Order: sequence, then structure tokens, then C-alpha cells
Amino acid sequence: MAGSDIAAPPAASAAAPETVKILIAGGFGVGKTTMVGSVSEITPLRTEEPLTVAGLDVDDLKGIEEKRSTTVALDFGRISIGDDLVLYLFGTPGQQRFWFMWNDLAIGALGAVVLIDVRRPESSFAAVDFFERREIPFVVAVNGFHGLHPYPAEEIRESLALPENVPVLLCDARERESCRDVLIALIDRLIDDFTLRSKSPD
Ligand SMILES: Nc1nc2c(ncn2[C@@H]2O[C@H](COP(=O)(O)OP(=O)(O)OP(=O)(O)O)[C@@H](O)[C@H]2O)c(=O)[nH]1
Ligand SMILES: [Mg+2]
Repeated sequence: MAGSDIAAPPAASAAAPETVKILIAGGFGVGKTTMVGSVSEITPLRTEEPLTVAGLDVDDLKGIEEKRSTTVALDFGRISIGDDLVLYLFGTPGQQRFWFMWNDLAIGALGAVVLIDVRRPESSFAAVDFFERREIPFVVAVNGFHGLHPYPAEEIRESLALPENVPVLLCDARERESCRDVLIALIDRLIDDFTLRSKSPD
């Protein structure tokens, strides 16, 4: 009987992955909900409400006349990058009347994707300002609606007056791989920023 009633020690459990909160932001109808849904490995949480005649005065549908619903609070999804990193994705609402929620959504976020509709880049200018002012690192992802990318990334960088350390990527918010590449570029930027900070003398 010696030793038979001694339970074997539990197998060493793998270290829990790091979790990081990321915002998917940008103007009205640029494809934020689509991006979170394309890339999430869980069924995303959505808070979509139909656009109705009552909102015609406040919902600027110019250029996105086919839009039928809008995010009224947030999107939520999750994606694992390898075994040791999990990204929690929070999609912001896009309409100006819901922007007050961005401050709360940004709490604890390590980084952001600013999504731009290639046909209406001005609709995401405020999102660029938002993250610049709060010094939250971000990448710009240009969603080529209908897969069209008439402007090279460098032209878009110039038009937004973005510094060299802000990656600008061309993407398709409907394609998982494309959205994943955007998130990996953001993680690379976060690592670069962290490395730079840890080398700085103060
Ligand atoms: N053709 C095309 N349609 C897209 C693309 N991305 C999004 N859409 C469509 O455009 C519409 C708006 O996309 P959403 O993902 O709801 O945009 P959003 O930024 O979340 O919108 P709000 O939350 O209302 O600001 C939806 O009908 C999408 O199916 C794209 O890359 N190409
Ligand atoms: Mg949305």
C-alpha cells in the first residue's frame, strides 16, 4: 500500500495568457462592427439597432445609404494570438451622439485600431484626434469598401499628417486574415513603443 494513497501532484498548469484590451474605433458606418465580427473567435456581442425615419435628421447617411442598423453601445469580441496573448476587442459606436461613451470604453485600453472608410476618410478624423490626445497608441486601417484601394497607404498617412511610427494598413473589414494582420501590426507597435520607453533614460 505504500504510496498508493498519495495523490500525484497536479500537472504544472500552463501560464495564463496575457490579456489586452483593444478598441476598434472610427466614424459612422466605417465597418467597425464588421471587423470585430470577422476576426472574433467567439460569437461577438453586438448592440445594433435599426436606423429609422425618426433619425433622418441626425443620422448622416451620405455615402452609406444602404446602411440599415447602427451600434448604440459597443461590440465585443475576442481573438487569441498564439498561446500567450488574448485580445479583447471593443468596437465603439460611430455616431457623434454616442461619442460620450468612448471615454469609458477607452479605460484600460492599451491600443486602438482607427478604421477609415476609404470613400469618406473625414468621418474618422475625430477618432485619430481622440487617440492622439490621450496618447493611446493606434494603427490606421483603411477599409476599402468593395475591395477597392485607390490610394496607397503613404498618401493616406500624408493626408492625415500621421507620424512615421503610426502604421497605416489597407484592409478589408470583411476578411478575417486582413483584420488579423491589422491587429498584429498594432501589437508590433505596442511592443516597439514599450521597448523605446524602457530604453529611455528617465
Ligand atoms: N462592401 C462592403 N461593405 C462593408 C464593408 N465593411 C462593412 N460593410 C457594410 O457596411 C455596413 C456598415 O458596416 P458596420 O460594420 O455596421 O459599420 P460600423 O462602423 O460598425 O457602423 P456604426 O456602428 O453604425 O458606426 C454594413 O452593412 C456592412 O455589411 C466592406 O469592406 N465592404
Ligand atoms: Mg457598429
